[in-house]
Amino acid sequence: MISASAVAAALLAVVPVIGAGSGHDAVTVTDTFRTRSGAAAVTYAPDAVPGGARVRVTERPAPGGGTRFALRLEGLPAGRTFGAHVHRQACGPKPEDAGPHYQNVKDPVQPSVDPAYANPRNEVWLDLTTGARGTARAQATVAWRVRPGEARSLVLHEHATDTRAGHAGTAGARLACVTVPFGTAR
Ligand SMILES: [Cu+2]
Repeated sequence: MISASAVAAALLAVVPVIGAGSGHDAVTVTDTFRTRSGAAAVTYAPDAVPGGARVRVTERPAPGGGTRFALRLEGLPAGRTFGAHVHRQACGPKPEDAGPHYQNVKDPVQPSVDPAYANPRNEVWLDLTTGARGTARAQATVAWRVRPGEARSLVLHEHATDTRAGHAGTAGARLACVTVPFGTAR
């Protein structure tokens, strides 16, 4: 017969192994852009991001405390470049509802256009360009995890993300938005 203390010791020995192996959970949102808010994915500029275009956003914890993000788009105009970032608020009826960019270390000056804070190591940038068939993918890996509840959307912008001082992180108008519960995979 196995004693209770032996079972407890065995469980204690196993728990860290389970913990180390639990980093495979991912946050994934797959949806179709619509012209009305209320869906997870909304387009504010149907000429650039048509209703019916498809999007998938994935956030996956990476070894060592980092995070890997992936963005995939289908059904867009061919040969078009978009800026794409993780923003702080959920999508709403207006493009600005998504709020500012999520930053691992918050810039004390807002809006943040200082390259020391507005850069792809401190924010999540997923800029991409569609191919001849109107599909595109991007990936980005950062060295940190998102604080749960502080990053709730991915926004597509009208051009590639600027990196110059005074403009860093800007990418023109907000064309479309996907609500994603970042930071909830553990
Ligand atoms: Cu943005």
